[in-house]
Amino acid sequence: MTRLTILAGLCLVICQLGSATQMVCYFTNWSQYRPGEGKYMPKDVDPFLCTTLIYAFSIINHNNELVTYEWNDDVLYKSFNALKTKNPHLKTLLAVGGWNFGSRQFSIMVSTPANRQTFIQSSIKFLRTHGFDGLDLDWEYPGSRGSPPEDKQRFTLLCRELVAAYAAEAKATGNPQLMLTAAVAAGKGTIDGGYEIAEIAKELDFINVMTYDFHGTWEQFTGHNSPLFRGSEDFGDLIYFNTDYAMKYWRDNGAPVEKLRMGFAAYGRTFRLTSSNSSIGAPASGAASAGPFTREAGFWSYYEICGFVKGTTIQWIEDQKVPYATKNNEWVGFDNMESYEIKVRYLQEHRFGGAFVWALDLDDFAGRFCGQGSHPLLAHLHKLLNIELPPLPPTTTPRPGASTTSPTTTTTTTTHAPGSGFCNGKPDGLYANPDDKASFYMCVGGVSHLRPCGSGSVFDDSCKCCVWP
Ligand SMILES: *[C@@H]1O[C@H](CO)[C@@H](O)[C@H](O)[C@H]1NC(C)=O
Ligand SMILES: CC(=O)N[C@H]1CO[C@H](CO)[C@@H](O)[C@@H]1O
Repeated sequence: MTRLTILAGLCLVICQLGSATQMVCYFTNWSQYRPGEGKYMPKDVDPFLCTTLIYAFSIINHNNELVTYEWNDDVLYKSFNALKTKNPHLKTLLAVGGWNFGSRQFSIMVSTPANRQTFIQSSIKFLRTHGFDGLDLDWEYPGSRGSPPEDKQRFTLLCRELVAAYAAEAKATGNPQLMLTAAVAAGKGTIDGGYEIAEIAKELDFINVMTYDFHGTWEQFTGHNSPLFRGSEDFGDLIYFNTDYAMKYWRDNGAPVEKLRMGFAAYGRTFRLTSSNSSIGAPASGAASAGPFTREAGFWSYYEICGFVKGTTIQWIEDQKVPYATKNNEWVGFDNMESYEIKVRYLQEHRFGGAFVWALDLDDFAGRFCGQGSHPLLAHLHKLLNIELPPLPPTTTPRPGASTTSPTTTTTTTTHAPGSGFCNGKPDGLYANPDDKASFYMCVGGVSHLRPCGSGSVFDDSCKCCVWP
């Protein structure tokens, strides 16, 4: 355990401390059907990668009970929850709902106190039977997609009654109380129509804000799946379609930052270009070819993108801090280690309680495609969350040529290939600066961060800390 204390009294960097920032990872019930090397099962999950795992999805039947979806879910639940024998700190939740399940049965279930109680009691029995630690509500969305406006208030009631029942059950049985969490919309309009933010935030253990799917093949112009910031071309309602806006909107409307989990996508969304213009905002129509493993129009896993970007240049959307790539008339906006790093810096700067990832099976989980080792994106995220990173440079328009250097930190992040500079090829950690005793390097994913010691102190490699000379 290395610890670095800046003697100016500020503890700026804490490495590999036990109390890791939360990292929540989704497992999907359909990745088992992918062909060949895309097939992903609970046994493929590294039990030490994430702090919480969520199994997606279970459903609600016509009797308003929580039930399995896939024919073999109960078998998969068993191996999924058995991961906790390998890592006793791991928590597992069961997600109910999802995009395909839609709103209809949720609306029916929340419509009367009796229906809600049926669901609530069935969930207790079901979660305990299968050994989950709690429930993740993935209603997409209250107040949308066929759900009436009053579902906004009914969703609050559901959360409140679930927690009351879970507390009563814990008291009666002596078991640790079941957790309750939710995956929620990131689009302003959907949020406004669906959630009494401050009310549900009181009930939920944490809230996964789905800060992705902001743009996709349903639009006529290329746009990024998960931009961190508003783009310079975004006007009108488009200004809401980014991670920064969504996270702050949840926060500013009453969700405590420590309960908010920021979404990280391990996939990209594709477009087919209709002109020679391949920039962001270029005209497009429909999706690129479906990925050979995920086989879904408009959607490529990170490991499929690794194949695509071979032989083309990865471009960077400077104002939104995310990459895209284009080849022939196909275009994909995605995330990579570099955008993950910038997003983690943002997350830490705003003190959000953690990250969640959609999804385990979309990373190069076995290291067969990208040449970056097993689950490169998630392993990178795991590391980043356990290091306090230097703050982001000012986001207000440092255009090419302008300096993005903040006063105390020189960040030599290279645009497309982390790895140039001092930290190239070095494991994450702190290193003496051979040129200057009064500063040191922090290496994260091959990217160099030069940090100064507190005034008058010098870096000592034996303690990885700054000491008085
Ligand atoms: C490509 O499209 C973008 C977005 O509409 C526009 O700003 C840019 O000028 C276009 N580039 C060319 C070469 O036409
Ligand atoms: C393969 C497959 O169809 N998987 C299912 C997993 O669970 C959800 C419930 O939301 C279904 O809609 C999916 O279709």
